[in-house]
Order: sequence, then structure tokens, then C-alpha cells
Amino acid sequence: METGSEDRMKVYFCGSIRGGRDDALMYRRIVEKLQSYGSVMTEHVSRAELSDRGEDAAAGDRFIHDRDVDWLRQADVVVAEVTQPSLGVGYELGRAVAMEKKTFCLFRPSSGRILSAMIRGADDGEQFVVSDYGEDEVEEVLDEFFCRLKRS
Ligand code: 6K6
Repeated sequence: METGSEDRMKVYFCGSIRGGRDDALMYRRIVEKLQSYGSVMTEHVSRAELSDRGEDAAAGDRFIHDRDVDWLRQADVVVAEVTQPSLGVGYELGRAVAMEKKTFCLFRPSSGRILSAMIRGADDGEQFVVSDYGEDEVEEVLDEFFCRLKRS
């Protein structure tokens, strides 16, 4: 897959906004790493100053939905941090499956949560992959996924 300046891989990153912002710092780390592979269309999801109200003065919810679904359509790969449950992230993942996007979900068992069966159970080892990770390993786990993606 191309990662040159004009033809950079488009990565759609999903992370909780109105579902809760507890993992915002982890989203930042993930987005910084993703930027080494391609261009991250949803970089705003990782903004530390964004509250769980997910407010945007100019854009209404319909605008956000339509723009994000359009970006999802254009994406080469979808990466989601799914530790913090979020309706929006779950919806994006369902749409990504319907669009047959390569999708990688990251979950931290140390959170004490148990991931939804609808996400864990969607793992087919190829098109939709779920990976458990520890806080110190996120960059390594992403490297492994993108290495495999380049070879496929
Ligand atoms: C402006 C700046 C940052 O956020 C905003 C306004 N809100 C949203 N902007 C863009 N994408 C959003 C917004 N709210 C939700 N989403 C999408 O849904 C993101 O791509 C996230 O992956 C996901 C989060 O869903 P909720 O249900 O946790 O909000």
C-alpha cells in the first residue's frame, strides 16, 4: 500500500467522544503513531481539550454524521480504540464492516471491562481484527498490524 506524500494511506481513527473521554491521552498516542503510516482523517477525536459533550459550534450532528460516514467511505483502513464503550464507535464499526473495510480494534483488558461480544465476536482474523493490549505496548501492536497490512 502506498504511503508516499501524495498517495498516503488514509486511516480513519475511532475513539469515544460522548461515550466518555477517559482514554483521550491514549487516543493521542495512537493517532501520533498512526500518522507515521498515513494521514489520519479523524485526528480531532484525539484532541485532549475536546469534552464528552463533543460540541462543535459550527457543525450540527447531521453534518458530523454525514461527513464522518463520507470519510469512512474514503478510508483505506479503520483503527478503533474500543476500551471505552461508545455508541458512535460501535456504529462506525458496523458501517465499516458493511463497507468491507480492513478494521483493527484495540482493547485494554486492564480497564476491568469486558468487550462487547458484537465486537470481539466479529474478529475473523483478517478483515476485522481485535487485539488486546497493555498500556506500554500500543505502538508495538500497531506496528505489527500495519506490517501485516503492507504484506497483504
Ligand atoms: C468537534 C471537534 C471534535 O469533535 C467535534 C464534534 N463531534 C464529532 N466530530 C467528529 N466525529 C465525531 C463527533 N462526535 C462523534 N464522532 C464520531 O463518532 C467519531 O469519529 C468517533 O469515533 C465517534 C464517537 O462517538 P460518541 O458516541 O462516543 O460521541
